[in-house]
Amino acid sequence: MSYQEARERYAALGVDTDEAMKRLVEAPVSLHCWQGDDVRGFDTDPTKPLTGGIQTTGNYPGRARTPQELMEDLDVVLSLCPGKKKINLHASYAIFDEENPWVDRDRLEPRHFKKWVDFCRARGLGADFNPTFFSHPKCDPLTLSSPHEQTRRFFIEHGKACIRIASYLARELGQPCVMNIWTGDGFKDIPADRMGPRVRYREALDEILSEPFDFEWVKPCIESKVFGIGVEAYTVGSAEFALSYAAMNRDRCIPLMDNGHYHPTEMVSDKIPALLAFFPEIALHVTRPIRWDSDHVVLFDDETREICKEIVRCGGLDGSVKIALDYFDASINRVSAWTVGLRNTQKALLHALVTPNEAFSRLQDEGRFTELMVRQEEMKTMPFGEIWDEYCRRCGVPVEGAWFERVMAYERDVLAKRV
Ligand code: RNT
Ligand code: ZN
Repeated sequence: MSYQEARERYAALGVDTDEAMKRLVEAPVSLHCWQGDDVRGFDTDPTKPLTGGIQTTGNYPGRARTPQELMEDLDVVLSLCPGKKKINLHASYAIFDEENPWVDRDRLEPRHFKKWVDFCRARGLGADFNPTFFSHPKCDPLTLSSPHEQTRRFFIEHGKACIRIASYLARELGQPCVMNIWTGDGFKDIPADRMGPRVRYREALDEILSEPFDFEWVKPCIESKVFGIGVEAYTVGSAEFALSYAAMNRDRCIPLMDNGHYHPTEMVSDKIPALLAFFPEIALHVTRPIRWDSDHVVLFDDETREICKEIVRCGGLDGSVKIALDYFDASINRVSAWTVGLRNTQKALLHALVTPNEAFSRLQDEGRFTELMVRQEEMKTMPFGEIWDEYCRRCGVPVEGAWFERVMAYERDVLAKRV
């Protein structure tokens, strides 16, 4: 079947596939820099393990060890994925050199990210940003919720520095910068005081967000989490905490949902319209949890499709839903991991855009549930692959089945030599 034939099949359902592609190509997806080096960053000893309740597993050869290597790898991913992208940076990816020697996280400045600005600008990309409240010797192990004034002060200053850096990224690149706050603060076992850390966290967030910024350009988010490795019993930034904070601070903060951060039967797809009924903007970390927050590579699976359906149906592609990827697999080729996840996110968004959503909601409103089920099932065998391939062609990237060899060649020529 050709694209033309597939297009007609969709047109018969009232779906304009060309229009769908035009809409998708304008909607940014933020690509996380941390898949390329197993979340190690450049500002601490790379031989130290990750802390803060996150974990990579695997030791596939070819991890990026320097900013140059990470950028080279990102370029390969960008060349293989359709659509508009942003680069999502963590503060731990500051670039130090002779002119800008190492400083601790409370002293970070925009100039430590100038090379990232150059990278993004040369490729027409926006950037998002994250303060790094984990994998640092000053985690005691708590950060913003620590009972120790000195620890809290250090990380609050870090948060404020990050607001200044986020403003710089937005200004330099001419696109808003989403700045996400996540801490792994929590306890392995039953706490004696659940409220104290939360009150301290709330106060610390207030202080960070008292740093002046323009909410049109800098979008601070707060990300919740149900539990993590080593913090099984209690997390300070629970769902209720994060959502309440965002709700009470709507003029300077938006909620962020990571679909690995809930109980396994909870679905973030369903939470998207719930939040959008109250918040003009929300942010997402798209990932794939297996039994827990395992951060597996995003697949074209049921929940990814459902999340993307909700984004599209709720009008989220107009910018009200900030989409970012968040996973890290060290057991397979990292360039491939990045590419699979980003292509699948684009694929799921396109899939949602070529669904006759309005006709289907009419069936729902008219109570025609028998037909709704049948029509929704029929969508599953539509020739979507043709539409996707055509979108890839129009974006100038390889169609399905035509990119893996390029990654393997890159592995042979570049990654395998990183020993
Ligand atoms: C961790 C959170 C957080 C991190 C990144 C690196 O569970 O999902 O978003 O993955 O900040
Ligand atoms: Zn996340």
